[in-house]
Amino acid sequence: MFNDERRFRLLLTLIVIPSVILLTAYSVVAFGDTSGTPASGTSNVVVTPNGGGVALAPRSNLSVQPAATVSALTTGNLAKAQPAATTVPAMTGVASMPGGQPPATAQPAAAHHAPYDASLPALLPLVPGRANVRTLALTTSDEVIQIADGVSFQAWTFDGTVPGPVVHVKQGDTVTFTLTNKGKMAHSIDFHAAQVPPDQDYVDVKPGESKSFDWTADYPGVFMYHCGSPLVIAHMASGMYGAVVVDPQTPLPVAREYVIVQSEFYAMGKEGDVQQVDVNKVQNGSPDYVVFNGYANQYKESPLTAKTGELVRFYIVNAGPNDFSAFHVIGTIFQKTYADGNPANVQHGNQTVTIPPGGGYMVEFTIPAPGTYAFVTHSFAGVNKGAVGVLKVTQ
Ligand SMILES: [Cu+2]
Repeated sequence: MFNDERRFRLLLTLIVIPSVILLTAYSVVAFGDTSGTPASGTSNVVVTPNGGGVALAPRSNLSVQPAATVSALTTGNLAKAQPAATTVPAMTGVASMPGGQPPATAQPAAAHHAPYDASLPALLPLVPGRANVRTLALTTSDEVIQIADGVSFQAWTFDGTVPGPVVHVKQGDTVTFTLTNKGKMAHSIDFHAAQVPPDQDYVDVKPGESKSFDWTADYPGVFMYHCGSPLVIAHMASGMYGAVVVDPQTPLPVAREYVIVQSEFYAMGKEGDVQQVDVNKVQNGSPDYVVFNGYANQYKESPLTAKTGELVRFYIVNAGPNDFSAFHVIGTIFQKTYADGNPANVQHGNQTVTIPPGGGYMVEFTIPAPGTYAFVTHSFAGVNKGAVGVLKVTQ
């Protein structure tokens, strides 16, 4: 019995000890160091989303990125990591920018560009026999327009212009509206002056088709309208916006009235060619032009006019799509300002009003002395990109 036990122990020792040695050796070869330190030359690389850097990660982090992405980021060449669309050469920039040297093809504005009429237009026509019901028809179309001296732009428009026509109605009116699409892609319309179900009325209208709906002007003021088809920002940055002015039930004092739509253009294309919207620039919010009524500096070249002592009323819409407007008239103070143009929102003595993208303002002022009064967005980068006009005041 004793001998059997010794033999058994010896056998066990001969089997177990070599097995342990063999298993340990195998595990080192197969799995490397088990202490948690990365083995030399095998560290994983992960790209941190916001740090802009490349970090060494523990081996347990399996989020290995494709080599090309890592390479692009580590060399600082972000373009390689972007979708192909972003690698399209950008507009040459400085030479075509307001304030820079005009392109060789530039012509004086008056030679080929008629200023957008800033006067408040007449009310929409009434439907015969129906009080307070007015008709409005807008047509979308693709047009090459001028956005600055010597700069053409492939626009998508309402009724062929940027901005589209000013819509003028009275509070309480019903607007019988039809949108007809003569463009090459689906478009739609969104009236900020209306209260309607967007999923029924602000829907895509295919090329060659029309869509009608009615809306009522419940609130007085100045409102934006725009295309709401995807990619909305691209449709807006291509020119699909305009202003609605709703007169209040209690008439406003008589005044000289102008409508100004501020907006931005983000241009892509070679200098001298027809520019088109650069969606990446729009997304990043770096406009080439900031304009009043669709054209850089147009009311500097062709001033608006007023008389001394006359009440002047500006209806302003900021169509954006990105920048806030800091609307200011140099040399004057606003007697009264009204957020979104509603008489109930009156303020007194403002120097500058903040107008968000998609918002509006009505400002009133009287100028005592004749002179040249510039109106600007006091967000001054916009001035250097074309958002400046002149009100010429005479006795
Ligand atoms: Cu559109």
